[in-house]
Amino acid sequence: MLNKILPVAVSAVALAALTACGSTSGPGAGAAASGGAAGGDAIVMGFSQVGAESGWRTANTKSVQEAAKTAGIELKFSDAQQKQENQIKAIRSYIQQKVDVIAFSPVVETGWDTVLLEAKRANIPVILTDRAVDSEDKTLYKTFLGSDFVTEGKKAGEWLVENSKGESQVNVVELQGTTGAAPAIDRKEGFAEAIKAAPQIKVIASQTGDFTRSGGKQVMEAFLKSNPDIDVVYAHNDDMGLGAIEAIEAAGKVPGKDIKIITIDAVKDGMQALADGKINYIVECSPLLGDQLMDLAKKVIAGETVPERVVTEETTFTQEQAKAALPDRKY
Ligand code: GZL
Repeated sequence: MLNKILPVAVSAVALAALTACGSTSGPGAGAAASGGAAGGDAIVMGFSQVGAESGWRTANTKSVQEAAKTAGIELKFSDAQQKQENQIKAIRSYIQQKVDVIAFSPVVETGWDTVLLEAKRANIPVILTDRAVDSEDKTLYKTFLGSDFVTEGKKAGEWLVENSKGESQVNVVELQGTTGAAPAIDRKEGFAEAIKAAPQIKVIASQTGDFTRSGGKQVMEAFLKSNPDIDVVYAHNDDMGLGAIEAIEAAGKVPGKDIKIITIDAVKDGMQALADGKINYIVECSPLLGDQLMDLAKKVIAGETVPERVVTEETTFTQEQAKAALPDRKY
């Protein structure tokens, strides 16, 4: 079902009336009256994905694509290669194509108001998935489906506090996610908040590795050169933690023992490293948002009220728990 101009037979007055009233919840009066694409009923969703930077992102893309198929939703999908301008272009393209609903994971928090206002004026509802925007105007999107990244950072910090008892000094290096991205900002905040409970824990260096394995490795190599006494790596995602493991081993140290590692995501490669003792603790961040996203899209298009915020459920893993969980991991 595409948001089309009504058939020309409709009088100008009726068209003006429909356009004037618009629909603040559905895809717009035009689509309701004109049926689906070429008369079909399938909902058309335009989805702008951050990129393919990590195992989490790959699993998230798979979840969205499979869920669209299962839900009978026609998915127009674009990969922004971690560039905001590509996401804005994609969203504008979806508006021109008059899709029924737009969903996207904003690569960074800022700079979205203009394009989201264009979607709103085109009567196309927007769903935020995975990451948030900093827009003050909450009418620019219908709901935000994703994790609580501050809580994830807090869980990582709380584990370190619990496991640093009796230590006189604990030097932490932090591998941050993409600069300006909600998970990077919030995971840093949550971790810093939690470690206040143990003044002996100090973040001695913090730098972005852009959520990639290569980025984590490069930054960790630099950290190792400039900081002789690193006790812990706090990586905002598994991929950067796995890169750090490569750097630590190349420096002749034992990851998980000489230098403890805490990461966030719990993708298969991270869980394997945890089970192998190279990572010490992982906070889960589920990428399996597809089914919830399609359910929310159908509700929004049907004009139903949806919660402003839908927080995904997730847990944490120790090395022993990883060994037990690995056989059943879906991603
Ligand atoms: C979190 C997601 C983050 C993951 C990274 O919801 O946005 O982006 O933690 C991914 O692995 O690159």
